[in-house]
Amino acid sequence: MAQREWNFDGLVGPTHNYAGLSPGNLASQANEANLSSPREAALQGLQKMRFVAGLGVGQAVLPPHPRPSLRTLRALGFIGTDEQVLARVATEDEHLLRLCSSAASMWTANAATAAPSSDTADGRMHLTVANLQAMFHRVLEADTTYAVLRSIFADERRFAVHGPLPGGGQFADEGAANHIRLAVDGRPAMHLFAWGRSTWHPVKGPDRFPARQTREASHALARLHQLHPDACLFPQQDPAGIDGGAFHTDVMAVGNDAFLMLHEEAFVAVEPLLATLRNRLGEKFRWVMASPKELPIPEAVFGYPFNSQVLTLPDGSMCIVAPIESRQRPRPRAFLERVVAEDNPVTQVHYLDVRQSMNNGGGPACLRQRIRLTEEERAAVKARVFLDQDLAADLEAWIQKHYRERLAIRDLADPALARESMTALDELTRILRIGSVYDFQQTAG
Ligand code: SUG
Repeated sequence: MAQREWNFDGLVGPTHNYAGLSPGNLASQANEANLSSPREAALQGLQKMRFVAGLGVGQAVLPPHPRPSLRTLRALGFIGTDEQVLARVATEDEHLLRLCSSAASMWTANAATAAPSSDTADGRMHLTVANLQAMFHRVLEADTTYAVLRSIFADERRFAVHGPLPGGGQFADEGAANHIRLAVDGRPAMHLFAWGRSTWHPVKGPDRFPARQTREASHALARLHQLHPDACLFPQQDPAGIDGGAFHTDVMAVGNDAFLMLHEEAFVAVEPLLATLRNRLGEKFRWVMASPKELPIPEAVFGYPFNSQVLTLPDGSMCIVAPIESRQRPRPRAFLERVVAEDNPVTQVHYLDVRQSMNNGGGPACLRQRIRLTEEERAAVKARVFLDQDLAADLEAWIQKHYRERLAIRDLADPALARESMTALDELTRILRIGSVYDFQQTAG
């Protein structure tokens, strides 16, 4: 049955800020303590959603998470009223307040990994919530993501939503940021599950920056999703790439249907990987690879050409939705122009402004979770999450009503911000018809 890809973008939350929380993510480190604009960030994200929907591509939305996470602060021993909890953590451990206030759930590529029903043995669409074990501010996302995805994909006959992989860092999983699905008509789809380190098999990893995804987690995802073993490849992220600031695979590679765009230092042993893909996918498989000479790693990291969305348009051609940063830098721009000029399905590049997110290391590809659905599966989703003009207008009005124009790190201790955020999110659950998915909605009297 025909499937359509839906890009589920994360709405940027009301506490969007620059806290410098992610070692190895150079933008996050460089922008620490800069003023942010939550409103502009959310509007830029919404603008991207409207743009993609306008191309005739499936667009949907996922809600932000409650921040600051008072539940986490209480679990860590800060007691009293919301005001007292925030005042105490602000004086005793300002870094912890930052960690519990991050709006990082906007990067929904990291929310989960998906497998469409056409690829799975039980014929259901599978989603595994990412545990995001590598960074404390992101570990906090898993519970809410699970509640949200269970609410949206509630029909268990059609959807299998798996909880985050168990244990500690041994099964550290960053979601779809390390997953690429490639498919050529008439052949089984291929799934690349990349990883940066192994828990139990010693491999040479990066020296400078953390490798987030484990090989063990990648294999667990392939098993959970009931994919055929021949359909799965498990390349290692090149440690040189991670040390250069490519903390996720999607900083160095992006694939869509029969097309793969990658940097030579995206993966270890890239040539054998391409040979296997060519063999399994056949003649129609196309790829474009940037050499380190054409595009040194810092250009890939600061221009983010690979952190683009490659989208199949209704006429069967493809376009690239890239961040404007990749147009401003000559080398990433020249690379993308080469992609359009060569013999492959990509015919256009669109450059969009998602700068508020980019300044924390999140480009267009980070901001969306790709989920392929048949029309029947889509109709089984009762939540109002598929973007149309009415929903976009409602979301814009909601952002204008609730979001602050500017936010500084010191504002995170403001109890009014926490209240505003809860009020906004409570209202959003009604706009999206997703039920009471948030912890504060369970306990609020
Ligand atoms: O996990 N940044 C995110 C960016 C995630 C990008 N996602 C993908 N590549 N798919 C991260 O490093 C920075 C937050 C701060 O520093 O305030 C942050 O979490």
